[in-house]
Amino acid sequence: MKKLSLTSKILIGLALGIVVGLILNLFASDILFSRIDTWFFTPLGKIFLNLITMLVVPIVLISITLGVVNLGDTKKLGRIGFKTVVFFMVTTSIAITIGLTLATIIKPGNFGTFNSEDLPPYEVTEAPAVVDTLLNIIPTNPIQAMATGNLLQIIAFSILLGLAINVLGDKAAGIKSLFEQANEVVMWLVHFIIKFAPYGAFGLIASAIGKMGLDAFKAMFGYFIVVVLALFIHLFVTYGSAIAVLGKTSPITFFKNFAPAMSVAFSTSSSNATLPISMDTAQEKLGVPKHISSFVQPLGATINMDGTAIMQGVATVFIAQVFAESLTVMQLVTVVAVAVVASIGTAGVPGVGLILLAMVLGSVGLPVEGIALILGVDRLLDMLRTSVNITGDAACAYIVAKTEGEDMTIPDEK
Ligand code: DAS
Repeated sequence: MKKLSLTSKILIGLALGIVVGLILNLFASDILFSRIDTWFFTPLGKIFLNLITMLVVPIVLISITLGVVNLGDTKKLGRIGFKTVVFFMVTTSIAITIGLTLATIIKPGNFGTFNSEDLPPYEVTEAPAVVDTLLNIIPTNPIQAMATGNLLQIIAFSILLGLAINVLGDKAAGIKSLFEQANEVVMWLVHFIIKFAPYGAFGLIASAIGKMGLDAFKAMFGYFIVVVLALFIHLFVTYGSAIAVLGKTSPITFFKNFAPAMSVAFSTSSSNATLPISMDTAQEKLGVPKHISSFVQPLGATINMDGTAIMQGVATVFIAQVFAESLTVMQLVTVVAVAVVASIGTAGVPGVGLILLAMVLGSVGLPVEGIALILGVDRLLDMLRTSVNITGDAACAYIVAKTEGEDMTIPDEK
């Protein structure tokens, strides 16, 4: 029998998990489900999640340092950095505009009016203020940055480390080869761990669907559909056209080859946890050179969240409609600005989009209690928007590499 591709195995794991989760949600007692979840689904998912999350800090430190060393001249680093940030800001602005426009046209929130007192109070978790985030990018203690998984600080330290090794040349030959060997070791671990992805995906999705069932979708159906529609438009139209025009590559080939990383992002709802696999997939299956992939994708996992921006745009309009508030154009512009800037300071971990949403709602004076209306379906939407988030990062890495004239071919096209 033809060996199943990793994507097929992960999709089978997901499909089985959804079916099993739904059956248990519909027919098993809560006690029985929670026992199965505690002893089977959650351990499967958690082990896989921990395994890949364990590699995030070493991968970011090693690959960015090496990436900067191999980039050679700092002018090239500056050019790549500029192209990357412009791509991120433009695509995120497009993403949230798609979300706002669709929600304004389709009006998913016009199913009835709520007063904010009707809803349970929502505990607002403060997202980091952007100024603090930008000032704190330089770590006072790089070891602490690694211990706390502060990716932006690790990225800043790695860039400086790489610059120093690059400038010192032969005087730092030893540390350079140490990083090169460490990179081989860590990437071997990624290939080893990814074999568990189908089982991890099964456990994560069975646990989520088993808890959530289909009820959650009914009430939020309109909101759910608009977010999903906006995500697909952004994925296939915005990224698709950028890959075709700037990347001079068939978007279908791009998405097919990047599918394993997208399915892991869907299973984990975490850009950070998926980073080792999304970088490995971009390098191995899309031909993105290591030194560009390892600079652009870790940065993107932290500051580029187009899928999240889409959810925020739709949710803001949905909640305004539910509370029969109309948003002025200025308020919509504020939503775009706050959502784009807010996503810079937060790590790609499950549910971070909701934390940012409270900030966006507050910026236009909407009651944060409205978040209670969309909490039910946020878990599944988080899976979808995380897949879009990491695909935007990979598309950026691919396009930057292409515009830098890097020699890269996708295996299928060889
Ligand atoms: N789960 C986040 C991520 O990892 C996205 C979100 O919460 O919106 O990208």
